Amino acid sequence: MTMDLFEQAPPAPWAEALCEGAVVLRRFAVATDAELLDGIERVAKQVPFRQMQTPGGHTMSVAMTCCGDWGWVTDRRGYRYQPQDPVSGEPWPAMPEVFNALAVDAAETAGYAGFEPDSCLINRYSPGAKMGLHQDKDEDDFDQPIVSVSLGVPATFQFGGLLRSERPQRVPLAHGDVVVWGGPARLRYHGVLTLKTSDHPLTGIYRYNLTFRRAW
Ligand code: MD3
Ligand code: FE
Repeated sequence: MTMDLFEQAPPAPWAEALCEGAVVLRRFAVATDAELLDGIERVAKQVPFRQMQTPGGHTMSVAMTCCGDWGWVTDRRGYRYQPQDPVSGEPWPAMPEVFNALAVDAAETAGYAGFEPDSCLINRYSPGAKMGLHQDKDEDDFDQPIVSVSLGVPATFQFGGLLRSERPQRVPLAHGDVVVWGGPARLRYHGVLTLKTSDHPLTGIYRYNLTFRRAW
């Protein structure tokens, strides 16, 4: 087989352990990136990206939309999962099959067979957007893992311990990287540092993150 120097085949995905219970599947989503971005576009046509309000009255710098049976929302009343878009009152768009298949495949690869996500939160970061250190604890069952898919502009992810006071480690996340968090890593504090201005051939100025969860 001949391979032109300028037409490199993409590297096969590889796994890197982050800590007990968490693994990065590098480039795992590259093979389906166009279909995933098409799914994001279709969801956002039905429920546009919005910068929601925190319970404390701040506007989040990250814009969000959701698909699946349950969507994550925040407003002055608090953080929660609900079955309808609070703006339209309509159910959330169905989860595209390519989303579900990727999340199930990644979870199984990381050792969590039988993951059935019922919620996908889609985060969109523009330059300057960030997500402060927090825990994901609005879900019903912390034995279920979370699968996170990064697309577009690279970012630096932070993950700490079970206490906010623990100094977080920094992990670069590139286009197509998938992280699976479960077991003892499930309730670790985590966040995303301020996105730098950059340009990605498929997403322009944006970074997207898909977060798959079993909400109920
Ligand atoms: C570590 N999103 O939406 S996903 C979130 O890149 C969120 O948009 C980030 O944190 C983003 O809640 C990071 C990675 C992630 C998700 C859940 C975790 C890391 C986690 C749960 C426990 C520990
Ligand atoms: Fe989170």
